[in-house]
Amino acid sequence: MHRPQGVSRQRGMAMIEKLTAEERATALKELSGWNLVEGRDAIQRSFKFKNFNEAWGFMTRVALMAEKADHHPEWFNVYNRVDVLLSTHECNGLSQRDVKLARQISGISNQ
Ligand code: H2B
Repeated sequence: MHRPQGVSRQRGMAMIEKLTAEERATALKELSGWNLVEGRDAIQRSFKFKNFNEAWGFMTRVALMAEKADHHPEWFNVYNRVDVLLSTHECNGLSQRDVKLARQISGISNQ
């Protein structure tokens, strides 16, 4: 597999790797509603709910899921809107962990 930049293996320890161009294209095709962020190697999606209660319920479920996976979203909430941004600090970019979490988040959003 061609890995252009920003990837490494150190002292035999497996590092989390940034997605290749091909992996990104595949992931974005699958993840409807998620878009690449401009100026940053990350994906984002905005969710709209009926009211704050629904939005907060969604955030609670995502928080528990994220904590379990030890992979956490960056997000912003106003009333019924939740903007979610996913990126992997460990590789300073998009990784398979973000794709997995995005899939799970979409799944529980019913959107
Ligand atoms: N969340 C995200 N989005 N990216 C990470 O690289 C990450 C994380 N790393 N949550 C985890 C926690 C790391 O900081 C801990 C120490 O495992």
